[in-house]
Amino acid sequence: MTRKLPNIVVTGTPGVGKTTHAEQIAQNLGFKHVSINQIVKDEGFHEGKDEELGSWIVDEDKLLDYLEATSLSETGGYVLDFHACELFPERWIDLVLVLRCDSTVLYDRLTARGYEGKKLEENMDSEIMQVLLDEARESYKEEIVVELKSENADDVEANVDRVEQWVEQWKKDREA
Ligand code: DAT
Repeated sequence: MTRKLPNIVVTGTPGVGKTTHAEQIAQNLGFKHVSINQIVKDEGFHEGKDEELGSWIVDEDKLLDYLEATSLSETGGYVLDFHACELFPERWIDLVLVLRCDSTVLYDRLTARGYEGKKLEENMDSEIMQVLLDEARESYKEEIVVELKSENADDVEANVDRVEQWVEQWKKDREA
């Protein structure tokens, strides 16, 4: 592997703070924030919407071809922000952050976003049952999966600091 910078996945249930974290990490480290949802929507890499969950039914082949054509796997320095993680090939990814949130806090965030009914219920269940954490642990090596609390602004600051330190160490390890 010749990447000069690591690639980071920020994952978790909708509303846990992926965008908030990914933007901050990208800004502080000069990394590229890639909102996978945005790409899927803008490039039409989907087969319509799952009406119940309100999320795109992603055409993974098209999405991965698109990502493959970027400098992601060669240069690194990407922050991939998505509510799933198993689709990204292991060889691309150096760190997986799984954001977690207390269910009352998440409930307030999702209702503020207009989630209701089945969509609200399914996403709440997903967080309570730690679906994304399990998916990350099943898809990547244990040592690159990190669970982080994202309930308040202090958490964001502490998490971003931790990632910055981790990236510094990653670089040092490769220089050695
Ligand atoms: P996601 O991208 O996972 O859907 P988001 O970053 O858009 O989540 O955050 C959803 C809302 O919650 C948004 O209004 C910002 C707020 N939020 C997220 N994480 C937070 C945190 N750790 N502290 C305070 N507010 C947070």
